[in-house]
Amino acid sequence: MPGMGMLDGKTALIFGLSNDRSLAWGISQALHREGAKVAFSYAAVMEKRMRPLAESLGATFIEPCDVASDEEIGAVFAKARRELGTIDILIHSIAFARGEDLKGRFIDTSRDGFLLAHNISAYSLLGLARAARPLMPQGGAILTLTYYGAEKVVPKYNVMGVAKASLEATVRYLAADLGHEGIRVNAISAGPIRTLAASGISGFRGYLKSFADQAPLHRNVTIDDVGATAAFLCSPGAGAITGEVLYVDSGYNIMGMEVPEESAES
Ligand code: NAD
Ligand code: 0WE
Repeated sequence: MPGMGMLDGKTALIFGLSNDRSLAWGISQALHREGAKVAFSYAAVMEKRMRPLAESLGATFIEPCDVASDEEIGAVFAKARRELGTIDILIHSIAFARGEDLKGRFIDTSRDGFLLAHNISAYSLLGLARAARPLMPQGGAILTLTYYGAEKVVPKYNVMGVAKASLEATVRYLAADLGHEGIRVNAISAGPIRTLAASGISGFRGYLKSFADQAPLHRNVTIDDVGATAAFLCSPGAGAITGEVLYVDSGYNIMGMEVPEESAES
């Protein structure tokens, strides 16, 4: 029903949509459902699959940006200022590390691989937030995506876990910096979801199954779960929440190790 959404009259600029499995797709649909106008920036190689999705939500602002480039970040926000005016919501749903760094041992991570993961997955939030600030003169909401591997060792998540720890700290420092301007900064820590960014990980199917076995809700997380929480965090209802990492993980993170049944031998 029009005129009843949590985000009526709001404009959202969304980074990180690549296809219909992306967390950014679940978020985009939820923001749109709640009445927000949605606009997109994408990594050039993703245009073919993301553009029809963006257009299906009525988006007209659909612009490329490699977040490794200050120039490209500057250009996309300059264009956003001209075409959108102000924005209310910034979604950062971006991560990248070298495939080889998500396989072997953490200790083998090269300086280049370490810097790349931190540049794309953590620094980019700061870069985008700084560029978005002038477009949020009346305040706004910034949201990023993180994962449990930021705080506990998840084998093979490796350098991405260290980059996510940096991302989560970046959320807190940005929240403290931008609070007086009415800009809130939060993260959703999502449970594992089969997306493009998870497709290369061998054994991901088994990981999803044991995650659902162990989590209190005994189910996996969907991009719609993430979208609904994202819409809330960007809405006036979350007006006193900032600097927070909110789990959308079926409760997995609250659990500790089970004491095993006594076996016959011991
Ligand atoms: P995805 O592959 O759909 O999204 C990742 C996005 O990052 C892509 O759209 C890609 O184009 C973009 N990207 C990578 N390098 C870029 C660059 N240099 N410039 C601009 N964009 C760039 O996968 P996803 O799983 O939806 O990932 C989105 C976010 O969610 C990531 O931060 C990821 O860490 C996080 N996350 C994912 C899971 C999961 O299990 N899938 C769980 C928790 C958190
Ligand atoms: O953040 C992520 C994945 C991010 C990611 C994925 C890739 C695969 C392809 C970043 N860079 C790349 N680079 C590539 O070349 N997740 C939360 C999903 C994920 O990835 C894992 C996980 C989970 C969960 C890797 C190992 C173990 C668990």
